Amino acid sequence: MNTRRAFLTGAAVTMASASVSRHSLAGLPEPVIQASPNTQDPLFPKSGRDYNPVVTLNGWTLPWRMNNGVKEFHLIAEPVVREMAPGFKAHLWGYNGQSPGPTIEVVEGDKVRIFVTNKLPEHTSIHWHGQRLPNGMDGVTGLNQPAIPAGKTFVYEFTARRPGTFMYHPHADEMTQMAMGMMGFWVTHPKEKNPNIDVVNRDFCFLLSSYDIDPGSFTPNPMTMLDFNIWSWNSRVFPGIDTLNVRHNDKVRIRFGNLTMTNHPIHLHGHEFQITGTDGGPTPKANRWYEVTADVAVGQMRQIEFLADEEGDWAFHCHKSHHTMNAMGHDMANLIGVDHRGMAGKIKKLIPDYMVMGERGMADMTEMEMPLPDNTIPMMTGDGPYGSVEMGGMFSVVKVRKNQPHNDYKNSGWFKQPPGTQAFEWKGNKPAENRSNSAGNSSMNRVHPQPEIEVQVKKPASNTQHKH
Ligand SMILES: [Cu+2]
Repeated sequence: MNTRRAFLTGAAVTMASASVSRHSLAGLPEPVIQASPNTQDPLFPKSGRDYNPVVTLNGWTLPWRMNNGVKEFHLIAEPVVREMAPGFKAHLWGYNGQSPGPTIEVVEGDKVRIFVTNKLPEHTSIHWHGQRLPNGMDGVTGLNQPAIPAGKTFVYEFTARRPGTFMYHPHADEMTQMAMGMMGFWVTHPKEKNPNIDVVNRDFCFLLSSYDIDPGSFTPNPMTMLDFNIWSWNSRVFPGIDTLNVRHNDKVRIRFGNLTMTNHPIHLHGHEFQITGTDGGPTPKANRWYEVTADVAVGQMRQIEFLADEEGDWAFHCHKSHHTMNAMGHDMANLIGVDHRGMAGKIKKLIPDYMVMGERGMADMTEMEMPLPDNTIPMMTGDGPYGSVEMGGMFSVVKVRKNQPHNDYKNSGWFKQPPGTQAFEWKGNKPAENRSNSAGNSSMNRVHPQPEIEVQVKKPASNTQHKH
């Protein structure tokens, strides 16, 4: 207890951030609040051991103050308004003005003190996922500590014992509090050269979260267990997720953690990566191999690394297609291939707002002038240089550019493909189609042959010289 008081009132205090005001030095650190959902520049350390900071997609790193050799952070658990995409705001719970909360960056061996002030309408706690720490600091309400009542501040203290990729989240009324967006990233940088941790030029991080917010409403339904309609990275959805802007031949690390209720195969185009670490720590180099998709299960974290040696705008997304399209597909009949000609007109006489959806696939939705309720998530939008990207959820773009300056994270616009390197329309003659007349071979032939089933394939009306 004496040491703790000495930390709080110590005279030899160095400032880590201009936003920590002088009068607060002897007491609780003044909380730093972030109002913007935009990706903030990396926060280079002004005190403590040096390291190469991360960039949090549509997020930021929490400034700290040094107090007698201890890094002090102040988290405020509170209701927030998060712009999840342009035109769509959600009433979430988070930390310091945003959901997710700010990223906490420390160095292996750092003594860390985190003040947690609860401004929620109910009790909370924070669990420091993946950390080695004293049992009483692990944050499980009822098991390791009493809950932090509304209006109170608790203090967590531990040493960041191992380097790696971690996260924090409540361990109190978890179903509600995580469904409402309470989570944050934690990175512990290595204190010295580690044979399993390479130096990289760019280091990005984000958390995967899902929400159930009815169109036209603002607040997630915390009772939902599986049927989520919003799939987000750092509580943002495409086209609201910022791009990952890198310089050609940069070595890039991307860290992500999954706090949704299902797994996500995260897929990068145009490059191969290795999984270099998990929340369990750096992966030994002999146990790495190349992948283009990394599945991250519920409650897991992955860090991937690749050499960005192909210029271009490369898609980076969850490979579950429903997770890149958000509210699509809910309670809708599958109408692909159904011929509606004339039907809409007849129904419109009865139901003036009736519209036909989906008979040629879902892409028509991008052109549909559908009156949406106010505050509805964008659906299959995001205009690229060649039309709609037709996405809506866990989708972003890794932009690799020769002229991207070192340590500069700005978006340089669309990639201009060199002439002759883009897919193009065939305009010559087409050969006649030869249809297979074989039913194929079977390892277990039928004893009594049955007539073949005729399947009619309805093809869209074509305006080409295509002959059947
Ligand atoms: Cu997914």
